[in-house]
Amino acid sequence: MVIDMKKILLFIIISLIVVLGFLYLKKDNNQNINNEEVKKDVQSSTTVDNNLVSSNGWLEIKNNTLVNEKGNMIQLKGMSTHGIQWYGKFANEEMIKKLRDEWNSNLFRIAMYTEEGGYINDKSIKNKVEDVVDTAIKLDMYVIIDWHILSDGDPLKHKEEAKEFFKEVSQKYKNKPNVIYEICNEPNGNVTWDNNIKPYAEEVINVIRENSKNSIIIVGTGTWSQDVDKAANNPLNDKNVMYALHFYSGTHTEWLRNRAKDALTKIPLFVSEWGVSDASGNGGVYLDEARKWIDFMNENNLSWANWALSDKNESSALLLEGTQPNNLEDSSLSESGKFIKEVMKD
Ligand code: IDC
Repeated sequence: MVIDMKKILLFIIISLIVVLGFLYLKKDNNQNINNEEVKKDVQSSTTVDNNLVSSNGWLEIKNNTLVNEKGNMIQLKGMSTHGIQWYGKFANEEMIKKLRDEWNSNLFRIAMYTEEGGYINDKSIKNKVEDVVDTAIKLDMYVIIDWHILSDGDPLKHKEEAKEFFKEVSQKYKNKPNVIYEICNEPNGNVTWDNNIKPYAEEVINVIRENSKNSIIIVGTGTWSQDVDKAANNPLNDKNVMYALHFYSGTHTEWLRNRAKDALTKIPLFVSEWGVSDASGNGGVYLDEARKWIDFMNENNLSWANWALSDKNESSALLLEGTQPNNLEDSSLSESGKFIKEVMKD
């Protein structure tokens, strides 16, 4: 009898331990589920607040600034690729999605060089451009197709190829509010707005307008897209054209901001490329001056794309050398990268 009582007590104690243990585990599990739900909420709210294409639609120009289809001002912010013939591997879906969800970016710029092994030598590079555009569309982001003239200086040099290229892409994307066309990155050398850039732009814009009446088109300005004053004195006759203003904070300072401020009274500007290095893409970094530029761009609702999403060993590169293509961890960011992550959210 005594032994039986002991057995029963033991049984009760063991059962209690089992039941309590079960309840404890269940509670922990619920907490995990709740945490997951909270995380999901945060993630989806980040994307909702991102000013993406589904909530803004076709963009246009009003009072010399960029507005959404409801007429409200919108600022686009994102990364530019480096030349995709060299660093195209970083322009992949996982990376662009991380930029969108973790950095609050709503824009991506695809730098398709014309020379230096780009389109003129290898037209198949257009396939990569289209892949990345399709990815950006899938991710509900705005995307710039950049005809990246640089060593070719004069946009007229490859005008026929440019017309062929923009005819094809504007046909393909004519119904996509995501796509922005940048028709000549940086005219430079012995070229002027009136004699080279404007005549080029008129022809290429006509080609795009045959397919797409309203897309935003960015036109590069003289001296590596610094001569916005020349464009302001003789603008193009098209309501959705913007003019490129490019700066590198180690080289371009107050004087260029003053020039831009004047120009903004007449024409809309888009900072489709800028960096925290000097104009070579290296040197520095120059973060104090870059901060002044950020304030200036925020005050004036200027949209921007930062140079560049690569792991090249140069100070304008976002990532440290050797970084894998889908890695955007803090430990892989260069000094430039850390700064850009911070200001993307400003
Ligand atoms: C630079 C790259 C560099 C490359 C060079 C030539 O950072 O690695 O060797 O081009 O292809 C621009 C141009 C952009 C330049 C950048 C920095 O649009 O192509 O990239 N820059 O020099 N304009 C002003 C500066």
